[in-house]
Amino acid sequence: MVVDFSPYVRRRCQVAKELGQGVLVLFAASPALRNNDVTYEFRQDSDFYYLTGFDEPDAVLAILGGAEPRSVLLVSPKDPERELWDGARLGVEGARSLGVDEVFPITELEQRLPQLLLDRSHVVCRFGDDSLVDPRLVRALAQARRQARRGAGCPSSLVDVATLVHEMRRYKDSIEVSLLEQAVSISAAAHVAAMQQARPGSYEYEIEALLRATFRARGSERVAYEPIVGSGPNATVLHYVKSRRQMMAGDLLLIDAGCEYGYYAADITRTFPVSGTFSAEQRAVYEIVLAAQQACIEAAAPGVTLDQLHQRATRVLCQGLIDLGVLSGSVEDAESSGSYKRYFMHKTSHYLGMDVHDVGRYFDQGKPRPLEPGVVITVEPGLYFSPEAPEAAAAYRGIGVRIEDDLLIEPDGARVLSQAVPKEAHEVERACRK
Ligand SMILES: [Mn+2]
Repeated sequence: MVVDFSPYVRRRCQVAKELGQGVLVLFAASPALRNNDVTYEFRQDSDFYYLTGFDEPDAVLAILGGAEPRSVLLVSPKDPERELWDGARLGVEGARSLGVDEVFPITELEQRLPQLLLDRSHVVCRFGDDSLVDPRLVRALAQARRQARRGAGCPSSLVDVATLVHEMRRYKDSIEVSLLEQAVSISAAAHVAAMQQARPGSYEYEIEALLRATFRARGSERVAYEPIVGSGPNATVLHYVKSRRQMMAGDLLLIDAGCEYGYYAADITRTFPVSGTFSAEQRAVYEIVLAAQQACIEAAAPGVTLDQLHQRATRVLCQGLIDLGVLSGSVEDAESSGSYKRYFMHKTSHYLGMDVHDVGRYFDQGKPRPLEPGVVITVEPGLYFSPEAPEAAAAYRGIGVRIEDDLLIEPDGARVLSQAVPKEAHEVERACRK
C-alpha cells in the first residue's frame, strides 16, 4: 500500500507553529503482554500515529517549534535476525520516507533526548499513562538540567499533550472524514449481514464471528472495541461481551459493534427481533428510543452542546416511559428526580475518531462546549428494562433497545454517516426477514 505522508507533515507543521519555543515529545505505544511470552496485537498510540503515520513500536517523535521548526524521529534500526521473526522494519533509512527532518536509531535515545530538550521553554508530552515512558522522560529532563548549569536553557514546565494534539484531533480534516466513512461503511455492512443471519437458535458468538469476519474481509484491521452482541435479557447489560447465549424466538438482539479502518473507529448500534417481527411491547419501546434518537439528530448542529442533545433525548425517553405507564407524574418530575435513570443510565453522545471515545475537551471552563463543523459524534439513546425491573415495568422486563449512529457536524447541521443500516422499525423487520 502506498501511503501519502503529506497529512502527517501538515499536522506536524501545525504542532510546530503552536509550540513556540517548546518541544513535543511522544513515545510510540509499547507492546502489551497478554500472558507468558504472548503479546496483544500491537496498535500504535493514536497521537503518535496522527502525527507520523508510523506503526512500529520502539519509536520516539520530537517536534521542535521556534524559528527553525523541525521534527525528529527515533526508530528501531534494521536487524535482519529480529526481522526474520517479527517482520520487516522501516529502519533509519526507510523512515526518512515519512517526511521527518531527521531520523536516528532508537538506541541513541538516552543521548539524543536531553539534547532535544535544551533551550526549550516547555515540553508537551504525555505523563502518567505509561510507567515505562515516564522515567525515561524524567531522566532526560534531569540530564538537560545538568547541562543547563553550563549555560543552556532547559524546559521549565510540562504541558499535557491534550491541550495541543487532542484539540487538533477534535476537528476532523477531509482525509480523516473519508477514513471514518470507510470504517462506518464496513461496519454498516456487518450490521446488515447480522440482521440477515441471526435467527432463533443462533448463538451470539456466531453473530459476533460474522461481524468480525465482515470487518476483516473488507479490509478493516481490527475492531474499534469489543463487539456487544446481547440477545434477550443480555440486551439490558450495557457492556455484555461474552456472546454465549443461544437466541430464542421472540428475542431482541442488540448489537453494538464497529470496526477500525486506517486507525479510525466506527461505533454503531442496532436492535432487532431475531424472528423478524417486533412484539407489541418491543415495538413500543423501540419507537420511543428511535424518536429520542431522531430528535437529537435533527438538533445536532454547530452551537449545540452534547448536554443539550442529552437533555433532548432524556425528555423524549421520559415522556415515553410515562406513556408506557412505567413512570408516573410529569416529564419535569422524571427529569428532576432522575427516576428515568433506572432505564436510561448512560449519556447520549461522545466524540468519535481514532479512539472510539475520542479525545477533545467536552467542557470549557466548566461549561459544556458547543459543537463545531468537523467534530464527529455518536447519538445513542437507549432504554433497558432489566429482568428485575419494578412491577410498573413488568410487561417490558428483559427488553433492551439502543440505537446509535455516527454524525459529522457540518456548517448547517449534521450528516449521518451510518445511514446505510436500517433503522425504522419496518425497515429493520424487512432486513431481518429470512
Ligand atoms: Mn458509542
